[in-house]
Amino acid sequence: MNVNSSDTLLTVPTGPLQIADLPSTNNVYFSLVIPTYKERDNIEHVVRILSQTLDEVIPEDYELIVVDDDSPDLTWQVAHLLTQEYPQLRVMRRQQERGLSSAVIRGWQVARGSVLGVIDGDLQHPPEVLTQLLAQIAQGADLAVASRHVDGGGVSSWSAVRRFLSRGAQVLGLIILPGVLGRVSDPMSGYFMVRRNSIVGATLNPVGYKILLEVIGRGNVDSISEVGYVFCERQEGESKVTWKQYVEYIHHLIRLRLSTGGMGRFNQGAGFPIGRFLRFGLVGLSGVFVDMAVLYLLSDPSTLAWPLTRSKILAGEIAIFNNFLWNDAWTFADVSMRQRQWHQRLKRFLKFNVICLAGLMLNVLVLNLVFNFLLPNRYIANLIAIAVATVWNFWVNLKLSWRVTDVK
Ligand SMILES: Nc1nc2c(ncn2[C@@H]2O[C@H](COP(=O)(O)OP(=O)(O)O)[C@@H](O)[C@H]2O)c(=O)[nH]1
Ligand SMILES: [Mg+2]
Repeated sequence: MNVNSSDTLLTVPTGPLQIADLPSTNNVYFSLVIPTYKERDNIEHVVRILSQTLDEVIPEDYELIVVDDDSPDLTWQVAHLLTQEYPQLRVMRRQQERGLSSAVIRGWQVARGSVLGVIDGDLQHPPEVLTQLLAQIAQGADLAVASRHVDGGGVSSWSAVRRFLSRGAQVLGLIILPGVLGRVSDPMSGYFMVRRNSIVGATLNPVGYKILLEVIGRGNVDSISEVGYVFCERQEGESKVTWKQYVEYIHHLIRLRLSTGGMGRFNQGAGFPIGRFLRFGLVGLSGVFVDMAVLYLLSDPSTLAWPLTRSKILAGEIAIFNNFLWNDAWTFADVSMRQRQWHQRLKRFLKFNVICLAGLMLNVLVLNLVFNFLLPNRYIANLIAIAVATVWNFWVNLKLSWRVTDVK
């Protein structure tokens, strides 16, 4: 077989990045796109293990589509040779376009499945999770996402810096695009599957690395399920992520924000979780009393008469602890019941502290802005600042500390 003959490679679609209806012939149930760039040493293993996994659950009813951006290590050629052994494998070699997101979309454009998926070509995404994702779709989900941030999920050995960057990116996204990033626990996931129906007709944008944001932001996705997975370490080749992807990510968020207008959907069906927010507010109020009482006990001349700042820091921290306990036991009881181990509680408490500290800074910032530029009344300005900080504290804690998502 002449692997250079382009008639056996897939023709690269051109034009808008839009997904059409299911073709009327040669359909399969599931199309899985594997975007690759310099994955020569991984591709054979990936194709073999994905085929084994899918043969067990949907034999002959799936296809694998490798979309390679003309890798200098000739990944496309290696993949193409494999099509002899794996008839369900199809290969696209792109020479005009570049980029992860557009590679995935171009792959979906030639796909023949009614369910469209994506998985990395470097074995960092455990293949066995595919079966669980397919099961979620079979149970009615429009979108099934493999997540590092639900039960059973995680990262294998990321440094603190990388974890921090990843979470920072998520918080930024929650601020710019809450209706999109708030819908899943791991919006950065590159491992998911979606019903074709949910994205037919939508023109997806090629900016950035995070195609999932496009699918949620521009598609018509009703129900989302998540499955935990552990992001493994790479064995072969190296990551293509550089600082450039962080800049692109911010560009992507802003672009999506501007072009999709409104806030997107908050909690599917339920709207803003108003009951939870009220409980959170009441707990916050209890914290004010705790703070006052401790401050009195420590700093009042008739009691311990400690210096004011020291007393206030301790009073503030005890109030935060008080609020955490109530929120954990009441406001977010449904979530914490499922994660009762000590280290899980401790993690929530630390996150709660960091988020509240950021909330305090936001509080001071808003107070100054409102007082200096909008309304020269310090008490009204303070009320507004407290309201903004409360919403921040609630929303970010909801999404990060107690991680309520649309998970079924
Ligand atoms: N087609 C294509 N694939 C890419 C591109 N950049 C990365 N990939 C593939 O996308 C997957 C994830 O990329 P990787 O660099 O491992 O990202 P990381 O896992 O977040 O470090 C891998 O299969 C890469 O080979 C690209 O520009 N084009
Ligand atoms: Mg990778």
